[in-house]
Amino acid sequence: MVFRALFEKIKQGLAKTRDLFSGVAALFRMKGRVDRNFLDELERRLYLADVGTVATSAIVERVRQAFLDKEITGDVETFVKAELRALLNAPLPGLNYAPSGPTVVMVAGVNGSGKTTSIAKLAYRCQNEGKKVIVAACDTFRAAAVEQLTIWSQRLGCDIVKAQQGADPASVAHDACEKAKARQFDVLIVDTAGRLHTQAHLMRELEKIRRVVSKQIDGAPHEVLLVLDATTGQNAITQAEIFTKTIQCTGIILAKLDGTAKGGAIFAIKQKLGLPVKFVGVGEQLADLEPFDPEAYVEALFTR
Ligand SMILES: Nc1nc2c(ncn2[C@@H]2O[C@H](COP(=O)(O)OP(=O)(O)OP(=O)(O)O)[C@@H](O)[C@H]2O)c(=O)[nH]1
Ligand SMILES: [Mg+2]
Repeated sequence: MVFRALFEKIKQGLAKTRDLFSGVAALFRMKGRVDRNFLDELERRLYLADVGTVATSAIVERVRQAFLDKEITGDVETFVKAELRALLNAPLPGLNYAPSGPTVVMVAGVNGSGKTTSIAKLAYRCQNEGKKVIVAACDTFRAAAVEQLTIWSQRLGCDIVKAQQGADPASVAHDACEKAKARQFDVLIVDTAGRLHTQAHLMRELEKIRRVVSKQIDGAPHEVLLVLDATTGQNAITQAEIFTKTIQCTGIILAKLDGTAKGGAIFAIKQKLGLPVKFVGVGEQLADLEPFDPEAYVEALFTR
């Protein structure tokens, strides 16, 4: 039942990507057997679906080898799906909660990637699990950023810690940690800026926020989630490399999966960065964030 609901949600979100993948699916129906042409065509279609060169080659090579070794006993489609799932092998889905005390989730990403919206959705999920949530508006660079998070917090009925525009983001994070501990919040979600005067400046600031929360709360940050805009494809991967170097991300939220045909990029991201995709954003509403489930995802790619 749960799988079904999740599946439908992801399926809707993936409508555009599926149009491309339907080429791969059609290939299985057209061709009865694995030969050179089939493999070339499989390669071309996976590549077009933005699976990425490395992941595409890996899959095609596995299919070729498996066919030679007579490992493919059922149909090729089932085999390719299993390969795709294996590429995405995820750790336990959902958040890594602190064993006791507040769980701190730091959220980062370039401007406009979907951080603040994803934080609202994540807070909503946590609340639905019965958790007491507080958010910290550490994007003090723009007044509008604080306002945006404030509006979400009002809608969610959750607490917020904020400061004047231009205030030190690390000190906002510090205050939020104090409050989370004193008032026994279960989850503290930290919003951060996506753009500062320079990128070096941004990275220094994110590092500082990270340091401050780690001093305040045992084991914090328990998650450092990087929000990537799925519509930017390859560019998202380049961004991810820069962020992961500085702030040791623990996972990815792939936002805007509903607005892109580049959903295949999830394979390239996993292959390149080794970082698990923890959640996917499939719309602008609070309920439009789903824990990433490789099985539902691959199934949704192939189902009309
Ligand atoms: N369709 C769709 N739109 C999304 C999704 N996530 C975010 N958005 C939209 O993307 C835009 C940017 O989202 P924000 O959450 O403000 O992004 P941000 O990273 O906080 O941006 P900055 O604070 O400017 O760095 C907004 O219009 C959101 O509604 C999603 O999963 N699907
Ligand atoms: Mg924001």
